[in-house]
Amino acid sequence: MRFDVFTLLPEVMHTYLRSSVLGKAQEAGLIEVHLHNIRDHTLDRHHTTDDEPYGGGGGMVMKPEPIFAAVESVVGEALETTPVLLLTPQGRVFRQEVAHELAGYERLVLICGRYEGVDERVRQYLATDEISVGDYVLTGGELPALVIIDTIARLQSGVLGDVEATEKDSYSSGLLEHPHYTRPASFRGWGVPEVLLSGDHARIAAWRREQSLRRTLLRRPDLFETAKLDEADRNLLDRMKKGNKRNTLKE
Ligand code: JCQ
Repeated sequence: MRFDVFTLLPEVMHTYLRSSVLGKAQEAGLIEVHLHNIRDHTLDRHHTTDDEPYGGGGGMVMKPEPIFAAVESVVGEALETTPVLLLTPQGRVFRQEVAHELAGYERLVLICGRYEGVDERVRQYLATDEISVGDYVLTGGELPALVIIDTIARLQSGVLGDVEATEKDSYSSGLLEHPHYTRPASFRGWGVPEVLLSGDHARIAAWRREQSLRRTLLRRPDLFETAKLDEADRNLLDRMKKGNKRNTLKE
């Protein structure tokens, strides 16, 4: 899968993209990330990328010409079949299911805005989709672009190791994760749940599932609307909710 990112700050994205899982995925040829500096596609002496808003009001707006020139010269006729994502708090909210949808494409274009925003014609005539990574305002679209690339890269086969890939599959249940522990078995007198030391894989799996359900019920009950639950899960949940009257939900 290929990502083309259009930004005024390619260097701030570079280090993260080279690191860890994303760096290895690129070395292995599983993903390609191409960073393009929008400023390289300005035609004036001062390499201007922003200007004052029509109608006044202060702040600066990114000019359309360099963005169109950059995207059109790099992507060419592939523009007809390639999603062009504008990262903005006004977009549809990025979730794991959106990641799965976007992972179905061979190539994605990401446009990172800065300043107060980008000229509306970029949204209207260049972007095919607008994506928000959450309800807060950032300085630019670079962090959202990294969030999206990271999430989608993890969905490509071969990017994660066997163990992580198996975990990824089991957590596509849409629940929060169970607690994790590693050595030592006693740290400052704080122990590890006995079941995890028992070697009884069936009991461990049941305990983890119950913990996932309990955490989701306490912290993110909204996730149950889309979580994949079976009969046993629903029975457990019902008992937790009833038991809650006697305070068994407190962690
Ligand atoms: C994305 N959640 C927050 C900020 C304007 C394109 O116009 C703008 C883009 C940004 C950067 O993106 C975000 C964001 N998802 O702040 C302002």
